[in-house]
Amino acid sequence: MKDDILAHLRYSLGKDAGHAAIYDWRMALSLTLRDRMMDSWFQSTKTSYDRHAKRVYYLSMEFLIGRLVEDVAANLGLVEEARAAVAELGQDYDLLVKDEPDAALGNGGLGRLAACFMDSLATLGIPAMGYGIRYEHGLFEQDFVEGQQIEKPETWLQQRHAWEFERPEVSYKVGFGGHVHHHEGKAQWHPHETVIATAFDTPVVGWQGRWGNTLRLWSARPQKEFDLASFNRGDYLAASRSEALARTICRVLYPDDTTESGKELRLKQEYFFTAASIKDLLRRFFTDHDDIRQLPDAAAIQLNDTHPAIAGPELVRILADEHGLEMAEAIDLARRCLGYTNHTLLPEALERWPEWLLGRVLPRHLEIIRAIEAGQQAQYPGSPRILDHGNVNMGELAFIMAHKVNGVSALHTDLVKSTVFADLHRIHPTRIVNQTNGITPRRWLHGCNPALSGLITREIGEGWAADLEQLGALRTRTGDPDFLRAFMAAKRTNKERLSNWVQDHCGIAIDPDAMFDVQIKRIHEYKRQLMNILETIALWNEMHANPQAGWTPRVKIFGGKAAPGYHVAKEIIRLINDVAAVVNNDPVTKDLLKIVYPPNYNVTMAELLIPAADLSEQISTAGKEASGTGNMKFALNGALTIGTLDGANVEIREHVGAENFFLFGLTAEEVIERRSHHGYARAAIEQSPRMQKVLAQIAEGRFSPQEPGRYHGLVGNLWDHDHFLVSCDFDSYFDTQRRADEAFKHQATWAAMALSNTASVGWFSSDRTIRGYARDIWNVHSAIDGQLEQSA
Ligand code: T68
Repeated sequence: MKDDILAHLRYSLGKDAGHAAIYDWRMALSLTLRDRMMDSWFQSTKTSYDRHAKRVYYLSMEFLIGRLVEDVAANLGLVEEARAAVAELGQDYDLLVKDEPDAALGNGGLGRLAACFMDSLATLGIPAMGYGIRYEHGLFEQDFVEGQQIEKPETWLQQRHAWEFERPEVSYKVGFGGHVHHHEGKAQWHPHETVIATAFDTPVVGWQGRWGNTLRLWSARPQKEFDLASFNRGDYLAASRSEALARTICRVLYPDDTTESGKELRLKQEYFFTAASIKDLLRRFFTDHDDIRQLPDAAAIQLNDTHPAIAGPELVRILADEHGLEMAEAIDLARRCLGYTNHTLLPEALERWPEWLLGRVLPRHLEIIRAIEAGQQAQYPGSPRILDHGNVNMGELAFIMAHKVNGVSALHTDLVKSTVFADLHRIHPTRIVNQTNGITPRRWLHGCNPALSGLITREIGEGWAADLEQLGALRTRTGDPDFLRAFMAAKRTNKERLSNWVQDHCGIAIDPDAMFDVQIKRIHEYKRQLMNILETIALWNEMHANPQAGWTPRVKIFGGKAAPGYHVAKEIIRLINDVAAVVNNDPVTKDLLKIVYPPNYNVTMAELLIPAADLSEQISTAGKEASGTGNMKFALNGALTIGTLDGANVEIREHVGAENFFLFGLTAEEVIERRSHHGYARAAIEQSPRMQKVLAQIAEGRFSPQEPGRYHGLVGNLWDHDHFLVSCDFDSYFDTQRRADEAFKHQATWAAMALSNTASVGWFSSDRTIRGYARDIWNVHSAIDGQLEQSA
C-alpha cells in the first residue's frame, strides 16, 4: 500500500513526496483505496449481467454521504494497513482523514437515508444503482454572526473528488419546453432546449468488499458547447447562452428541508436527473432484452419522495411514444416498475406544480398526466385528483403511478393511510406498506465509535457489523458490573474527545462528567428546538436560585441548520445563541449548566456528537416526524432517549423497553384533539408558572438587552397560536427531564439502561429495512448466497 500511495502521488497527482501537501497525501491514499474496490465492483457488474439479475434503481435528489476514506477502508478491512502505510510515509493518518470535505449532497434525513441504503444494498449483494445529481455546491455552510445564521456556499468540488469516475461516453440528451406534434394518433415531443447529462460514477462497496454497486450522479453540460459564429460576430452573450441553463441545472442543492420551493429550476433539476436515469436504465435493459414488456422483471425503480415523481409520466412517454404501446398498457407497465416512498405529512412539504409551469417546461408530460388522471377517474370515479385547481399534485401522481407506496415508520404509515392518502388507500387497500427506516451500523457504530465497537467485538465477536441483531447477546451483560464499567469507560472516552473538540472549536470548557444532552437535526418548529431552549432557561432559573440543590450538571448541545428563507427557524437559532451567551457567563451556574451550539452541523459532526451523548432529544410534536433516524443512531451508541410517541420513537421504545426510555407529551391523537380547543396555548401557559416566567424573561429582553423586543414575535406566537403545542407539552417535558437527572445520578443503573438501548436496537439496521423493501416492494434477490435469508 505504501508503494501504491507513492505511485499515485507521483503519477496521478504529479507530486513528489518532498513537495506533497496534506491534500496530495489524502488524494493518493483515497486513490489507493479506490483501486482496491475495482475487482469487487467489476465482478459484481459482471455477475449481474451474467445472471440477468433484476436491479434496483434508487432515484433520489439527495445523497448525504459525508466522508469516505475511513468508510471505504473499513468496508475493505484495510484500516490498519492504511494507517501503517501512511505512518511509514511520515504522515498522520488522522490528519489525512480530517482533510476530506463532507460530500454534503443532501439536506437531512431523507438524503442520509439514501446514503445508508446504498451501503446496505452493497452489503447485502443486491444489484442496485443510486441515481442523483452531482451538485457543484452541496448544502450551504452555516456560520453564526452575533448569534445569527449566515449561509456561505459550500465548495466541495473546488478540490478533485477522489472517488468518482467521469463517464463522458455515458451521456444523454434531456429536453425542456417546446411543443408536441400529434399525427395519426401518435405524439412526438419537440423540445425547445436541450442539455446533455453526463454520468459520474462512484463505486459503493459493501461490508468486507464482497459486492459493489454504483452511485451514478448526473452533471449537465450544454449541447452546443459554444456558438463560434456568434462569438466571431462579437455577440459574446449569445455565444454562451446555451451554456447558461446547463451550468445552472446542477449548480446548487436546494436548501429547503421539508418545504416545497415551487421554483422552475427545481422542476428542471427533477426532470433532468430523472430523465437521464430512465434513459440509462432502459439502455442497460436493452443490452439483454428485446421485449419492453419484460421491464418489470428487470428493473425496480424506487422514488425517494415525490422529487423524481416525473419518472412515471416519463416512462409512459417512452413506452407509448417511442415503443408504440397503448396508453393504458404503458401506464400499467410503468406502474409495475415503480415504488414511491413518502417522507412527510406536512401539507407545506407536499410538492405541487402549477399546471401552466409544468405544461411549459414539459408539455408532453402534462398531456400524459391528463391521460393518467382520465384512466384513474374512468376506473375509480371520484378518485382524488392529480390535477386540481390549476395544480399538479405530485403526491397523488406518485401514488397512482406506483405499485407500492411506503411510509417510513409504523406510526407514519398508519397516518399516511388515515390522512394524506386516505381516499386513495380506500381505493387501493393493499398499495400502502410500511418499511421502518434504518441506519447503517458500519458508519454509525463501527466507524464513528471505535471505543464501543472494539468493546463489543471483544465481547461477542465481529459478526454484529453485518448482522446487527447479534447485539441482543449484550442484554445478558446488563447485570455484569465489569462489563457496565467498560461500557461507560467507552462513553467516557467519547465524551472526552468531544470536550476537547468543543474547547478548541467553541472556546467553551465542558465537563465530561456532566450529562451530555444533544439535539441535532434541521431546525424546524415541529422538531421543537424552541421547547428545548425554553426548558433550558427554566432549568437555569432554578439552578441559579438554588445552586446547592444537588443538580445533575448538564451540557445542552444543539446542532442544525435552518432553511435560509425560514424566518422563525432562524429566530430560534438566534435565541439559542443569545441564551447561551448569558448562561455560559453566569458564575453561579458555571459548574452546572453549559449550552453549546457549534455552527455547520453535518455528517462528520454527527459522527463526533452521537457517540458522546448521554441523552438524545427526540421531542417533535407527535404525528409530525415521519420517522427520524438520528433517534436510532443515538440509541445504538448507548444514549437514552427523551421523546414523544412520534415516528420511529414508538418502535424504538418498544424494542428497548419503556423502562429505558423517557417518554412524555401528548400522543398524535391527543394533539389533534387539543388543537380543536380554542385558546389551548394560552390555557396551558396560564397553568404553568414556570413557563410564564421563562416567556416573560425572553419578552423583557433578558437575553437580548441591546434589543429587548427581539423575540416579541416568537413569544407572542406561543401565547396566541403555538401550532406545535410547545405550551401543552412543556411541563411534562420539564418533569421528565428531572427524572432523567435523577436517573443519571445513579451511574450503575444508568449504565444498564444505556446498554439495554445498544443491545436492543439491532432491528434498526438499514440492512433489515432493505430486506423489507427487497421482499415487499422490489421482488429482488441477493447475488451473494444466504444474504436475504435473515428475517426482514
Ligand atoms: C425526513 N425528511 C423526515 N426531507 O423528516 C424524517 N424534504 O422524519 C425521516 O426520518 C427522513 O426523512 C427519512 O425518511 C427529509 O429529510 C427533506 O430533506 C426534504 C428535502 C427537500 C424537500 C423536501
